[in-house]
Amino acid sequence: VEMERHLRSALQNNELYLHYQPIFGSDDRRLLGAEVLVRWRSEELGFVGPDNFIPLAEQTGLIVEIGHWILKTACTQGRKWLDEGLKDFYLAVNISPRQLRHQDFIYLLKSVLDETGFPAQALVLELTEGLLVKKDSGTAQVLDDLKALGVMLSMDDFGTGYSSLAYLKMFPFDVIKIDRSFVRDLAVDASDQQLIVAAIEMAKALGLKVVAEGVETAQQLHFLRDAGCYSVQGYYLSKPIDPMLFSERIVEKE
Ligand code: G
Ligand code: G
Ligand code: G
Ligand code: NA
Ligand code: MN
Repeated sequence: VEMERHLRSALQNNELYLHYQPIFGSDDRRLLGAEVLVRWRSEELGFVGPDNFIPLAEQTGLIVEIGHWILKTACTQGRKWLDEGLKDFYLAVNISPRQLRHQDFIYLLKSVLDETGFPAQALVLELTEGLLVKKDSGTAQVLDDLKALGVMLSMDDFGTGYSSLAYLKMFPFDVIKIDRSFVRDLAVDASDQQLIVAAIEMAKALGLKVVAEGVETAQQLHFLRDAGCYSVQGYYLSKPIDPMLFSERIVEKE
């Protein structure tokens, strides 16, 4: 209740900000895109992680306003990087179920793209399975509308739910993001290795792109590369960083 009160004023007080974690080609480490991750430094509560406040924002409906701010801020930043000369660069933005289901979501997204000039084709929306469990035709319609708008859809945390495969068949995804729990124990767990290889093969058969997240070691990176996983993200390559650092360390190197 206390946190909810503070979260309500977080936007007006400029307490929210975004970090960007680069996503690289596993082969040549070329920059492909970045995942956008929201951060909150509360005047009253100090730093609060998104694991804590995103679920609260979901419950209270604040996610609609916060999510809109995240999209607008990220697309504004992304436009700047494109203008600085980044090519074939995408932003991946996490979208909460309640945000996606809000009746104005498509309209708000369209106006963000119009206002910022960030191309729809360079925007990936990361969705979790939680969203898809509700087998309403409404969700399918929204996903079709998003595809029509030109954005890409990524299934986040792939492999952690109980029917990822069925959802891939049912909904128009472009990308799967292999959950970091499968990457973590790659070196010691043969079944994780086999699962990852199978997921990559399946994605290829379905014409989907693959990103592996949570890559923390060179060994994991090399395994993924050799298994044909095209894109990788994780602390071994870069932590999520603020846009200034991202410009200095990542954009200027390209
Ligand atoms: O950044 P970190 O790894 O601490 O994020 C923890 C969780 O919070 C992850 O599940 C992530 O998907 C979620 N999260 C981070 N940033 C955002 C965001 O901008 N929007 C939504 N909806 N979730 C986010
Ligand atoms: O493999 P092919 O030459 O058809 O790929 C066409 C384009 O798509 C290339 O620019 C390549 O970089 C890109 N591409 C192919 N597979 C993937 C993938 O799994 N993920 C991403 N992000 N890009 C891919
Ligand atoms: O899939 P999801 O949106 O939940 O994942 C994003 C989260 O993963 C963010 O909280 C981000 O900080 C975290 N993350 C990014 N790279 C790594 C990594 O290499 N290892 C671990 N443990 N977490 C990571
Ligand atoms: Na994500
Ligand atoms: Mn994930």
